[in-house]
Amino acid sequence: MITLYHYPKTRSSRFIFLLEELGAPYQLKNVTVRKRDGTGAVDPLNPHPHGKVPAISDDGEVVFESPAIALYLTDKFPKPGLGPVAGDPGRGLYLSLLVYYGSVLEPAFMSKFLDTPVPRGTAGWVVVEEAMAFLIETLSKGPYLLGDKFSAVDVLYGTTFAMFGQSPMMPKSPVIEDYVKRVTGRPAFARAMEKDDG
Ligand SMILES: N[C@@H](CCC(=O)N[C@@H](CS)C(=O)NCC(=O)O)C(=O)O
Repeated sequence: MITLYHYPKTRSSRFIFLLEELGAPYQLKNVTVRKRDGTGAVDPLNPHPHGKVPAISDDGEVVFESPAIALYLTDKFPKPGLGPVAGDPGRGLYLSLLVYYGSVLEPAFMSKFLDTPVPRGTAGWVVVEEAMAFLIETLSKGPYLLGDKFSAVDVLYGTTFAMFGQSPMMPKSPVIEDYVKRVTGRPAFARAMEKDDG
């Protein structure tokens, strides 16, 4: 049984979405987290090394970091076809986009948010405009990031774009707007939002 360590309306919310898509047996364990305003505290029950969410435990096997959790879950529950498994066509792009999420896209957004330059040749990521141009081009061939099939990378990227949709950090693009509608229009997303608050 999967336990999802969760705090409402955070990066763990989209793993309710993924678990619902997978039809996997899971339980939610709401934990406390440190917040931006200085309130909150690390929950000693949370196995994440920095007290962040999400983290999962699969009968004691702990996984943290969103892309790792997405990969673990789609490998563990391959039947719904939410991520190509080893040997499947598309596995390379799947792994690349999972890692790109954590090591390029999130740092790119954070650099923009902090108004920090991204030194070419030193930083391992690029400016958000360059990252988004690549993603928009990929999605233009879409309708999903891996092409025809919805996958766990769409859970990560689609929910992130939904969150940043109104922010000046996000370039306005009909391709992204349509994509967000496709991802957040899924029944599993609605079920997840209902369960988000516990
Ligand atoms: N790199 C992590 C980031 C997780 C993260 O920062 N989660 C936030 C909630 S959205 C959190 O737990 N913050 C509490 C803290 O920083 O202590 C991932 O993608 O899973």
